[in-house]
Amino acid sequence: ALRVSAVAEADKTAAINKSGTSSVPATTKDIENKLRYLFGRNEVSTPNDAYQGTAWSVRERLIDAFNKTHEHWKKEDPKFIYYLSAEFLMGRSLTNTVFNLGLQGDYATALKELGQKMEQVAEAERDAALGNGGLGRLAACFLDSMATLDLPGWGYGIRYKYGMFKQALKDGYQQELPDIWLTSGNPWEVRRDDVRHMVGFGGRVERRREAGGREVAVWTPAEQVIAQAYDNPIPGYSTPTTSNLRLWDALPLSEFDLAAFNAGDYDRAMLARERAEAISAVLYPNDSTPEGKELRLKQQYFFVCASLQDVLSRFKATHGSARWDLLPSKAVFQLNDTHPTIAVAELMRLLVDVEGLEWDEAWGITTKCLNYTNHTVMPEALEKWPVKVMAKMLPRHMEIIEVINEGWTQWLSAHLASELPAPEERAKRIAAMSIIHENPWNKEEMLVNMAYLAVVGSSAVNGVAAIHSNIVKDEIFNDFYKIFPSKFQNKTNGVTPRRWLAWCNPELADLITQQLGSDAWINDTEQLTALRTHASDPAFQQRWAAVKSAKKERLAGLIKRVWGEEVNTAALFDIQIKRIHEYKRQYLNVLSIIWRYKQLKRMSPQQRLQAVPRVCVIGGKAASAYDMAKRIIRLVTAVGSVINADPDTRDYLRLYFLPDYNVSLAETIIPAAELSQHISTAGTEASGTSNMKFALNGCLIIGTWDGANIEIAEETGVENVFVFGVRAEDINGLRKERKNFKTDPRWDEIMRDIEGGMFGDKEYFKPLVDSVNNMKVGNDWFLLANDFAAYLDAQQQVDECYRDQAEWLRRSIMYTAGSGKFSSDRTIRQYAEDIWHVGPCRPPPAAGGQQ
Ligand code: OAK
Repeated sequence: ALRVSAVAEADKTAAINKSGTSSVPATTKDIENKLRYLFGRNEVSTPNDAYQGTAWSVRERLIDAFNKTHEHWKKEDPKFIYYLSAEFLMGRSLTNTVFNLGLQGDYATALKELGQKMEQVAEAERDAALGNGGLGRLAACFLDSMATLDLPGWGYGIRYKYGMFKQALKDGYQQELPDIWLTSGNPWEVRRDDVRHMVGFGGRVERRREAGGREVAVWTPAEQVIAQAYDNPIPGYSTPTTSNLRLWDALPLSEFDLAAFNAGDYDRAMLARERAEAISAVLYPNDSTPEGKELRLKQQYFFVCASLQDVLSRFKATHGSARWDLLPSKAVFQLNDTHPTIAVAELMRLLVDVEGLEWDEAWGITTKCLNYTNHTVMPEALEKWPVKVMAKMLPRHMEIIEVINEGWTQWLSAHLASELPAPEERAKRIAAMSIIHENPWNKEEMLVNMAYLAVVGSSAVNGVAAIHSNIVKDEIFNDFYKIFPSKFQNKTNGVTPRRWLAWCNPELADLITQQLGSDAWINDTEQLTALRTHASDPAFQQRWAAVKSAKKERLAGLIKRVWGEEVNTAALFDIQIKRIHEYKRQYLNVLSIIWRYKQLKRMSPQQRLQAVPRVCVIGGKAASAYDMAKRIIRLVTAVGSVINADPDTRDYLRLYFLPDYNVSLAETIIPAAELSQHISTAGTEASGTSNMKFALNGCLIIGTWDGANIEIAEETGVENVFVFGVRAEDINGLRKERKNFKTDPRWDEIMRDIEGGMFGDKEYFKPLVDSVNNMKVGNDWFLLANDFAAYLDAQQQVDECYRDQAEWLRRSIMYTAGSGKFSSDRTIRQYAEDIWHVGPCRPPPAAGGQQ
């Protein structure tokens, strides 16, 4: 039977509860009441009113489900997963919550009665943008899958007051504005006044002898703050399970220094408060780039310390403080990149200093409980903290890391004795694997290598796509891999098919459900494979195309609102949306657009009629300190203004930069995309996850043999993907030879155009030209010139394929059909089986609720 079908079906499924009576009037009333009593407004007159009323009403259903789930979990006491992450890029919650809880019928109808449309109401919500990009959004997809699979698990992170900055364009340049997302309250969180932990920084460490003669370290921090818990319920889909994302807010120990105030020192009275609040104030807007600032280390320790205390205090409440040997059978932690890696030292501190365990026993427990995921190969992004900074801010942790490293290097020395009998050779290898090592750029400084600490302190280390996991083993951590081969695993990323198809593209979801005869694919995406047999069916293709057209119209509307221009919705919609980074090569995309423009200019009006029209869209944020990325954004807008204004070509080519790319914008753009670009230098993009979202929505890919593109091509059929460019294994050699590389004449021509001011701003673009063209400056590290000709050829193939709409549509269907593997449900099942060893624990169905 057809169980769901998203918005379009709302009216049909609406309103009838188990007893056969309509629940809509009650829902309508509830929305009105929430607005009246929480906001003092008597009438639902705007989408924002409707949003507030609806959200606060839905919140109660969510909390009921949350409480039932946690009652059950408390009773069953299963092993729990704790996903530690500095970022959770959740996006909006209303639609997701309503659909995951199966309440869409009630609420869509109630809103209709109030003269509102669910879709518009949903748009009144601000994104929870507590993340930068891939890593943060992956964490959000994982929470959705864990809940949907009934796995007992929580996320732990920071409740940033200001999330990812809002991006605006000013004269075509990026402008960063604060993201003030909490101003009108947050219905999706519950403040837990009874859940608070103290977190200390700085100070000194003393030794004391206990009664039994045991020497203990006593850390007296110089500064303490309170970590205040906020719970964000995470509803699973089609299950009563609602799990939790617990985020920490930093509060001062005492509200206000009255003595200082009375003494007339107002500034000092406020100081402690400001210092504490600074910790959870802002998300660092870096993506795969390091931020060696002390405040960042403070943030990391803050949330790790609070989270570990939280877990250990619950463990003690159930198992007492004499059975720490049971901890690994009750709790497993996943470190989302190196950001929470201080957990290795903190868990040791809590077990040894606070709980009084012997070092070796504590180490056994710690390494059994922790696991680490690496999310980038960019060497500069592997976090390293100066020993001096660590020692000052976390003196006891620095000591612990020193002891860990001593044990580690001693063990290594013994282990390597037969392989490297020569002492100098052995010492060299040990130095290369030491957690504490010299700063290669400044011999005076010693660094703590957080990735090495994570590898040594964890049971499992994984990469996020097959090629990436091989690079992790064969390059980044090769020395470690040779010693602990079984520690290293691959867990290819995935995305939640709920948010990224069923809820963001209900029209396509309905079509799939009709074709497959059930919506069971939503929780079992392997069933999408059955679409393959319909890929060449002209009738099905027509319906498929009609959905894409409707989505393109919607995106055209958005472009109109932002840029004030109409675009041809029969044109090929070509999209590249992701963080702006040199390795992701948005620059290469722009160069090919320039070439396309020049070709069109050279054609006669008659010849142009044969061209495939394209609307190119680029979106993404540049880290505030990433100068080159900001120049790339300006190049996009500058090229766009020339191209879009040219009467000769504007019917055939457009280029728009869409500002403030975020989760919600992605939900509009991805369903409308026909071609998406994933063109990183081979070996640099760990996985990519938007490639999976595009594929799921029937969007063709032009891409390099990199990250998850490879596995997507394998599932979709390599012949259906526009693959181009050099391979990862050739990169090192090519980099060495780059200065002798003979660039393509078309490349040279474009470089001269940019340098000559064809798009204005020539001084500003000079460093960009130099970075790929002047061997003294940038060396073209990401090999744009090497891939340029192959990229243009691939773009040619795209045009040819688009001319044959039957073939294009066949491929489009094949992408969705080949997406079964890329559900985060599959990824999470693999983590649960191979790393976490945690099984499902489903609460009983709620009366009258879902199964
Ligand atoms: C961000 C900060 C530090 C280190 C890595 C990142 C990050 O976002 N990495 C991205 O993670 C995604 C999820 O695994 C991958 O799909 C992206 O390829 C990777 O760049």
